[in-house]
Amino acid sequence: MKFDLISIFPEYFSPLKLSLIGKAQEKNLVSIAIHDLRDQADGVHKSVDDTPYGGGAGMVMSPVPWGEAIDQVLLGSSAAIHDLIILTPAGQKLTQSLAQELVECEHLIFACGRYEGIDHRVTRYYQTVPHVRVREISIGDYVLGGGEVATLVIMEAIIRLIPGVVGNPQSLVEESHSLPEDAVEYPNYTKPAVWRGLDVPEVLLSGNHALIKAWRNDQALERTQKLNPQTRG
Ligand code: 6GU
Repeated sequence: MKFDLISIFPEYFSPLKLSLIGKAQEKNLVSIAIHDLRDQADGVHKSVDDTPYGGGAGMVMSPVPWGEAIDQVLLGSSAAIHDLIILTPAGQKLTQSLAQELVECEHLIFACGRYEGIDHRVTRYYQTVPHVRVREISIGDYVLGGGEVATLVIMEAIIRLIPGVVGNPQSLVEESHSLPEDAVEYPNYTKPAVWRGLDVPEVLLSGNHALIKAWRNDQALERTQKLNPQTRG
């Protein structure tokens, strides 16, 4: 799976060398290339933004360097389909099912906007390009300074689903099947059996797997209910 990340702050992506994603790259399960948008900007100031048509606060990213950067990435790829992800708080909300859909993609391009976002013609133009699917994605209902952190979040959600990335594949199976529909995880415990006067729930020490499973289901439902009493559980 190939990832191309485009940003004016390529250093934001240094955590990708760590942990799960770092290992996934070492194992050649994913390949990640980072591109500096400013390499496509002209002039002494290498400006990538301008004032919004129609007025209003803030700056908008120019479609010109974005077009150059995205075209260059597309030209350098032999993938059959390219998924161009444009990070915006106005996008489709990231969910586990969206992560499961994205892990099937061959080539993901992340366009990380800053300021008030990218000129909307970038979305409209690439919607007309054959073999490119444009997806505007958000990671939640709050506003970030740019798409870089959102990209890290989405990549971590996707990459851990690639077979061979997570050490014990059973942990992926458990989170997707053994819990009630849409429930959050049950609480976990490990040694020592007593810590600062707090015991581990007795059922977990019983060795009775049916009882443990039932207890975990109850706990997951209770937590889910507390999180969102209107719509879940
Ligand atoms: Cl993808 N970008 C920005 N700037 N803010 C966000 C977001 C993305 N998702 C949630 N908030």
